[in-house]
Amino acid sequence: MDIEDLGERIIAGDRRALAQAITLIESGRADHRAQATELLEAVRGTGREAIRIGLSGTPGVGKSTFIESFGLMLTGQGLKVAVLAVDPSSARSGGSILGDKTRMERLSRAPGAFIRPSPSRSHLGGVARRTREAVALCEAAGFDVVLIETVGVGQSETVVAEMSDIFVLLMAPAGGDELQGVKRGIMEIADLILVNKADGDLKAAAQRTRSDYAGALRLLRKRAQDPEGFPKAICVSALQDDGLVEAWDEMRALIEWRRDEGHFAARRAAQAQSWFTEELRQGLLARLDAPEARAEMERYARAVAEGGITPAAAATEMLEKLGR
Ligand SMILES: Nc1nc2c(ncn2[C@@H]2O[C@H](COP(=O)(O)OP(=O)(O)OP(=O)(O)O)[C@@H](O)[C@H]2O)c(=O)[nH]1
Ligand SMILES: [Mg+2]
Repeated sequence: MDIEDLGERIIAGDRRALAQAITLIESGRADHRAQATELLEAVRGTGREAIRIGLSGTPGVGKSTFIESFGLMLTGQGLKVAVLAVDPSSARSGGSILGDKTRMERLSRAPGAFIRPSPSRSHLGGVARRTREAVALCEAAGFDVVLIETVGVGQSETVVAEMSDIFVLLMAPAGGDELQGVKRGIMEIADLILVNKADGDLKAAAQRTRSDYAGALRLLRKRAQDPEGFPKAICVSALQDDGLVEAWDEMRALIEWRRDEGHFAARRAAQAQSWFTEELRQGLLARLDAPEARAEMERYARAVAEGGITPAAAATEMLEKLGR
């Protein structure tokens, strides 16, 4: 594969090249990994910067519906929108963005949109790397907005928040006592809470829920990266295209403030650093997993068991060998 050419086509905005490149970064093969690394280096430094929006919410809250209407609103304004998903559990099928590509039919046909389903059967770490890299590729390809969706279960929200500029939490209208069910940790990473389904019979409940969340958000510790009034809770109806413009205005206002105050760049720099650390850790673990290393480790383990060497000395020797 001609990596340089692939990189150039991505930068030229070629969708097929982008899709092909994402397939490359998803591959588990060592030679593909090397090419993926080369590709990411080749598309670095375009100076292009998308707004990366993480989006989460429990199953059925309306993520797919929201992404479709919100995405269409943005493409309608001439913006280019990419949709990626972090969906670590292979068991889920109906709700995964994979099944959704057909459901997000209108958006997938929009000229400015690119939708990429999450690969199935992968663990969270693998999906996290793949998604970070896919985000970088989409950005190089000139997308203005990259939406990263995850279902609100487990730790995937944190993973998504860590690769986003802003993190949006979609909530359903609820009875007052359900509020406590929201994990505090998730509230703490949210920049914007959208109470969805604020339409028809659910409208009044959505408004009450919104004001409950607004109250709960005010009780959280003030974060340096927030202007006055953030994190914020507002009502939307993805189904009726209601509140979407307002949601976008809030996101842009927050981004603009963070840019002006230096938080935007600082957050990206910190994210790049932790991505590096993570790659390094994973790389070391992978080395430990290679057949030769395993055999060596078994030899040391036996020697340790027989008292021929201390555990500390064995580990030091083994690490030295890995480092070579
Ligand atoms: N009344 C109303 N219903 C909505 C709205 N948004 C979504 N729904 C409905 O809620 C149901 C679930 O919507 P989805 O968009 O599939 O929800 P999801 O969060 O993607 O669900 P999973 O993919 O399973 O996690 C569907 O029947 C939608 O039509 C809304 O704004 N108002
Ligand atoms: Mg969905």
